[in-house]
Amino acid sequence: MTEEHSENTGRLVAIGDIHGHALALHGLLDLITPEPNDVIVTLGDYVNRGPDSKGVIERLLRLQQECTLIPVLGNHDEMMLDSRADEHAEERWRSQGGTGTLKSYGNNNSTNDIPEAHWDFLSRCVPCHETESFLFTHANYCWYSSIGQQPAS
Ligand SMILES: [Mn+2]
Repeated sequence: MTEEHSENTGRLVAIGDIHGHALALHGLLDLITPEPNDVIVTLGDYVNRGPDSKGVIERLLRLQQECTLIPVLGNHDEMMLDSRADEHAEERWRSQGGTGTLKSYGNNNSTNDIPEAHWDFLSRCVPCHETESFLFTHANYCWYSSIGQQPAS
């Protein structure tokens, strides 16, 4: 743990799967009212299922300016990320909710509508996060993999 972190007097907040529910995320963050010293760990699955995956990522990008955000990668986010350069992965992602996610980006039904900043956000998500007292992962802790190698699902 870095000195910077041990001197941090803000809150440590974990937020579970958001799954495209931007309005719920807005409401939750309004209640939390993040402060610069706070650390918010989001536990992954930002996209798919809910109506506004685009809005979720937009809000998380803004949240990075308000506090320290540590976004963990979920399996749905991983499917989206993988679909950028692999048409089979894209097909799989679309069948798992990606079609709805793409709809939140416009009516073209194309990954070309996803802004670079959103791909960049997904690529910066971490497999897990560890503090002195807590270990944050998306779905579970895989005992036979090292901390840095935890799977996204
Ligand atoms: Mn998941």
